[in-house]
Amino acid sequence: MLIQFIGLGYIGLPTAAVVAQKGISVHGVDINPHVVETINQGKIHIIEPGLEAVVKESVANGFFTASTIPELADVHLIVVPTPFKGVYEPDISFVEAATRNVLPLLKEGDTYIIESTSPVGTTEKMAALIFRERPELENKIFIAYCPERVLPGNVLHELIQNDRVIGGLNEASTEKAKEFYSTFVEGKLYGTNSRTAEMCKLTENSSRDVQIAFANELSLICDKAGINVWELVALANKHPRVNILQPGAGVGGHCIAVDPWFLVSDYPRESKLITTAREVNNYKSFWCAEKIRNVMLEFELKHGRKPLTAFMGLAFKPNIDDLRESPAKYIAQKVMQSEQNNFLVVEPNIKEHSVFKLSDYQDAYNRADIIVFLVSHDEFKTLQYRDDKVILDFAGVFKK
Ligand code: SAJ
Repeated sequence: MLIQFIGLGYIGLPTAAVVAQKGISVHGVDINPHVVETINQGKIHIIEPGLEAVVKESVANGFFTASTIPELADVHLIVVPTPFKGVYEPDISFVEAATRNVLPLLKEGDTYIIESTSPVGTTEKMAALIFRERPELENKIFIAYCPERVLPGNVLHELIQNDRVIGGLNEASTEKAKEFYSTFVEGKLYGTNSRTAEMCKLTENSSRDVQIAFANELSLICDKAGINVWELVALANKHPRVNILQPGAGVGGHCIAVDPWFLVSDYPRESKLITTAREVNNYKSFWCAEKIRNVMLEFELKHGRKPLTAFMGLAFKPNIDDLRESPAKYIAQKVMQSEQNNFLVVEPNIKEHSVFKLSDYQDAYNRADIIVFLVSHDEFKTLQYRDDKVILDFAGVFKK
C-alpha cells in the first residue's frame, strides 16, 4: 500500500511522517524543490517539536520519500493551504491544482481525501471535477473529507490521539477513509457526510474565536471599570456551567483568525456573531497598541524623558517559537514604527530575528521603564512583580 500526501507543510509533513513511522510506505509531494530536498535529507523546514526525529527515522528506514512529482498510489491526501483571495474569500485554487495533479494517476479502488480547511461543498466540487475528467472512475473510487484538528506545538501527540470526523461522499467512501485513518489514529473516528465534516472544521475554530472574543470584550470593559479581568474570569469560572477563555493581545496563528471568514464569506447574512467576534479579536490588538502609545506619552509627560519600553513575547501564543500571524509581533511593529522611542524586544523561544534585535528577558525586565507583556510565556511567570515599573499585562502573566 502506498499513501501519497500532496502538500508537505504544517499538517501534511507531520501526518506523512507519522504514517511512515507505522511502517507504511509514504510518498510526499510538494511544489517547492527546497522542501523536497530538505525532507529527503531527513530534515524539516517547519517548526514543530519532535518532528525532525520522526522524519529522519522514516526517511532513513525508506518508508518516506519526497518529490515534486506525484506517483501512482492507493490513498491520495490533499493537504495544501486554502488562503484568502480578495477580502476574506477562501481560495480553493491550491486544492484544485493538487487535485488536477493527481487526477491522471487515479485508478479504480483508490481513496482521495481532502484535509485542507475548505468551504462547505468543496469535496463535492472536487468530485465533480474528477468525474468530469475521468468519467470511467464514477463509483469506482472513494472520496472523503477529513479535517485535521491538531494544536501547533503538540502535533505529534494530537495526530494520533485526537478523535477525527470523516465525511465521505457516500457511506462506502466514509468507511474506506476510516480504514486509512485507523492505521495511525488511536482516537475515535466519527463518520458523516462531506459537507458536515467541512462545516465541522469551520465550526470548531469559529467557536473558539467567538469564545476568545467574549474574553477580549470583557477585558475592554474591565479596563474601563477598573476591574482585574483575570481575577474576574477565574471567579466567574467557579460557576459550574461557566467556562470563559483567557483574554490576550488578540488572536493569531493560521487557523482561528482565518477559518471563521470562510463561513462569513459564504453565509454573510447568517454569520453575524462570527463576524463580530472576528472584529472584536482584531480590534483587541489595535487597542493594545493604542494603550501602549498612551502609556508611553504619560510617562514622558511625567518624567520629562522618553521611556525605555520592553515588548515581552512575539510568538502567536505562549511557549512556542512560531511568529506567524502573531498579534504580539503586529503590536510591537505598529508601536515601534510610529514612535521615536527606545525599545527592547524579547522572545525567549527564538535566538535571533531578521527584523528585531532580541534582548534577554530578565535583562529587559530590569532595564525597561515600561514592561508590555504580549505573550504569557512560562519564563515571564518566574519574574517578580515590581511596583517601580509601569506594567501593561495584556497576556495575564501576573494574573493577580
Ligand atoms: N488565545 C487567546 N485566549 C485563549 C486561547 C487562545 O487569546 O484563551 C489566542 C492564542 O494566544 C492565539 C490564538 O488564540 O493567538 C489561537 O491559539 P489556539 O491555541 O486557540 O489555537 P491554534 O491556532 O494554535 O490551533 C487551533 C486549534 N483549534 C481549536 O482549538 C478549536 C487546533 O485544534 C486546530 O487544529 C488549529 O487551530 C487548526 O489548524 O485549525
